[in-house]
Amino acid sequence: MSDARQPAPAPAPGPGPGPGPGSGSGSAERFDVVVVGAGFAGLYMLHRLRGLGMTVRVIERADDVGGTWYWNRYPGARCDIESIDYCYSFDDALLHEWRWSERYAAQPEILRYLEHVADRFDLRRDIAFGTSVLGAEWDEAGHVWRLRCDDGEIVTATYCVMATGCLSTVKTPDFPGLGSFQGRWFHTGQWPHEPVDFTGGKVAVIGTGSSGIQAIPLIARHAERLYVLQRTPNYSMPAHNRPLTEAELHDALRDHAERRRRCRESESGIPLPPPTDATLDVTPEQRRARYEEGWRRGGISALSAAFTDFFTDEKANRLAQDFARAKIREIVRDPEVAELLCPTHHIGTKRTCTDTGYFETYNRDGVELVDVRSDPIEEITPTGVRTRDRHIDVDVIVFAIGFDAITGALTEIDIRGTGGRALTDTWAHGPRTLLGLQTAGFPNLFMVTGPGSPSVLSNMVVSIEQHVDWIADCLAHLRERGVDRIEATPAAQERWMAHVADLAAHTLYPKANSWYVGVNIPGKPRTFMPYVAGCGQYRRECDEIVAAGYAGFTLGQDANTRQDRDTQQEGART
Ligand code: FAD
Ligand code: N01
Repeated sequence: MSDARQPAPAPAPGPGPGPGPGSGSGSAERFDVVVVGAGFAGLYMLHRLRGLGMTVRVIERADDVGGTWYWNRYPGARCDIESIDYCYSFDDALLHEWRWSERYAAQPEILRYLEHVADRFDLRRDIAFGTSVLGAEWDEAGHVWRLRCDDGEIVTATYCVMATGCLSTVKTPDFPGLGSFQGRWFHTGQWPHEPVDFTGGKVAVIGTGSSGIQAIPLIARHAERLYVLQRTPNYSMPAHNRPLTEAELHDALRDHAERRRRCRESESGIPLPPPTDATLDVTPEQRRARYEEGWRRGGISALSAAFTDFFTDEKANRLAQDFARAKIREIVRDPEVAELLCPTHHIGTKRTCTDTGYFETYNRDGVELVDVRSDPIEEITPTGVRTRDRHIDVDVIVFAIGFDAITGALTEIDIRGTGGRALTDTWAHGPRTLLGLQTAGFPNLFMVTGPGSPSVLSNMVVSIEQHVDWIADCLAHLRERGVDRIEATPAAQERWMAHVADLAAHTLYPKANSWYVGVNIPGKPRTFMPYVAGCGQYRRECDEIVAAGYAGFTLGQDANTRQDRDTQQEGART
């Protein structure tokens, strides 16, 4: 079933008199809603809000739409959720007019898709591009969010939606000596728009997460010499990427409504049937056959979809790890290199990568794996990278070192809620939210795919559509009730966070040193941030809260009234 949320038949009211988006006038215009970010989330949010007849301003740092797919233009960048599922479902006509060319679309095609969406729904006219939001302050007396932009403009709105992305704030390379480097260097998450030519060059790639694993095989084809500086190896499943056939596209369109329903109700937002057997309930031969079948199918869930206890049982997980390591040893000819490439963490607890010829790349002449765990990087010099034991001469360095994930884009904005309290203080020991949608003390502020929601553990477009719909429906509900304020209560938020932590504690996820827990960023508090029980279960929990009259949220009251009621409710419970 496709959500029949069509655009408003006539253009919705624009922002009213005053300068257009991004004029940098320093004036204070007031909108119903200000949205930060114009990726998958911000674009759909704008479309939904226009459909409600609301005035909206979107503010976007980039010069155009696309978010992730605007910024990550490195060679090999592509999705790891099948294209036919990694796209919007809210509009049937859009669905029918777009044809994905490959099983996993590459970055340029996904960007073209989002540009097409922006054109089709005439979204750009309400987006201020090339503008960063530096601060966002709740003005209690004026009952508005006041956003301060880097061009001096102040944007005010009754509601603020942070569609700022979970993987949009890059981890900045802070290697000593980088400023002295005389070659060229790039971060995968801020790749230039013009192609980078590696032909005949000596290149170092630092980082072997999903970005590095996608880029390395392609860089290796052109560079004269490629050094992969690996600190921690990762599991990677073959993508088996290929063109989509006419028949597949036809079937996907015909079955789309049912396929999307399965995505929404599934654990990770993809339409695979849930596993039914535990790993040790089958014979070793059956188990191996199941893993092999997954490996042949390929993709991120190649092994994780085989058995029920993949993420929860040490022994089960170890058997899947053994299988993945055996595959690496089969592919990589040099046994020492193969051993270095074998990960040891619980499989799946760091984002599993998907690749096209990654492990095979180490069989090429001119490719060298450098273990910077045992021989750490000490500095960048004018001519290359110095590790403790050697100097590596290079012309180009590619930093594939990742992101300040999930919270980074929120905490880098100076967000201040009731009483001027900073979000960074409220989240000093880790993020606190209700449903990953709101945080107490920050009325009328919403996050799309915030911490405490399935977000990065799911097909994010499925999760984004759900959050955007939830927020839009919520604002429509507030308007129907004649109120214009909503805020998570501290008590409900604490219950939600305890629930999220409790769910995670039953899995192996929190054990890994992953960006899911924030350890890749020095000083970031270690907290497992996503909701692990899956998209379907999460959606049901959200729907129950709405059905109970937005239980856990205070609607249409000011802070003092809310606190009184909260205290009374807590008193009644104890
Ligand atoms: P984004 O696309 O990150 O957009 C957020 C936007 O907000 C950005 O354009 C940013 O410039 C803007 N912004 C942030 N802060 C500010 C500010 N202060 N002021 C102004 N603008 C601001 N997910 C999947 O489910 N499947 C995949 O296959 C997949 N592949 C990925 C591949 C890569 C290389 C990366 C990095 C991520 C991938 N993801 C994938 C996750 C991906 O981020 C999401 O799928 C999705 O694109 C997020 O959309 P979004 O709109 O929430 O955020
Ligand atoms: O980042 P990462 P990413 N010295 O954090 C290493 C999505 N995505 O950009 O593990 C040396 O995963 C670090 O080593 P270690 C997807 O959700 C999807 O690759 O900290 N090395 C690690 O190897 C993904 O998970 C796709 O020891 C340093 C690497 O850099 C997320 O984005 C493609 C270092 C960082 O890996 C992030 O992926 C791309 C240092 N100082 C991204 N600092 C798809 O395929 C960091 N590292 C869909």
